[in-house]
Amino acid sequence: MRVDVVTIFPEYLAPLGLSLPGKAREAGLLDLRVHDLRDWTHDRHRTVDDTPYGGGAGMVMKPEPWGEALDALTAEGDAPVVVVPTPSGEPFSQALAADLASKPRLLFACGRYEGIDQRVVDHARTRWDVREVSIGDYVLNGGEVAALVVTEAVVRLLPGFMGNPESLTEESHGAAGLLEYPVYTKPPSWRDLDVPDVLFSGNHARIAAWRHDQAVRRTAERRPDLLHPSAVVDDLEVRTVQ
Ligand code: 6GU
Repeated sequence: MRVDVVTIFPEYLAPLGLSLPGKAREAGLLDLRVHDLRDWTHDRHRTVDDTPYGGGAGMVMKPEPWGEALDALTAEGDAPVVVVPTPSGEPFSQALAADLASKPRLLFACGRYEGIDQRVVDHARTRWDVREVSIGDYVLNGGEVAALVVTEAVVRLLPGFMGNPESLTEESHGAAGLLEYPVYTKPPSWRDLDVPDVLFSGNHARIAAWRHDQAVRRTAERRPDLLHPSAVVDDLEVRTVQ
């Protein structure tokens, strides 16, 4: 997969050279290219923003450098999915990560200030698949951290990336749509806290049932919005009603 990131803070993307995405790059699964938006300005001050029409606080990113950047970067290679991180985008999810992981190329357009002139996105939509994406209900200063988040979530799904494909489907937000069950390792007792007995039973069906029960309880407690309406959870039992 090829990933282009356009930003006025290229150094913000340095973590993509580390750990997980770094390994994907070494393995040749990820061709990551970070670009400075100011390379597509032509004035002495390399201006990328201006005051908003209609008034209001802050600055808006000018359309011309964005238009030139997108034209230049898409002149070669596969047509990208253009990902625009913005707090007003669709919520990022594991399902969207899986969808993006199936594409040959992503291009992140990271805005700063109060956002990018809307015409950039409107024009991009006439040429490419454009996804405006939010990583949560809070406000960041710009799209760079969101681009890091989306890239890490996508890259770890690339075919041939992780050793054990089962670990991709068993974890939180995997196939079951539940949060992950609690996990334990040695020692069996630590600071007066014991590993649950069932995990020493050797009974794989009982262990699987216990883990599922824990996952449902945890989901009901922390993320009831994820739970199927037919799941019944109370102090005494966890069951799923057809
Ligand atoms: Cl994608 N961008 C910004 N600037 N803030 C955000 C966000 C994105 N997602 C949540 N907050």
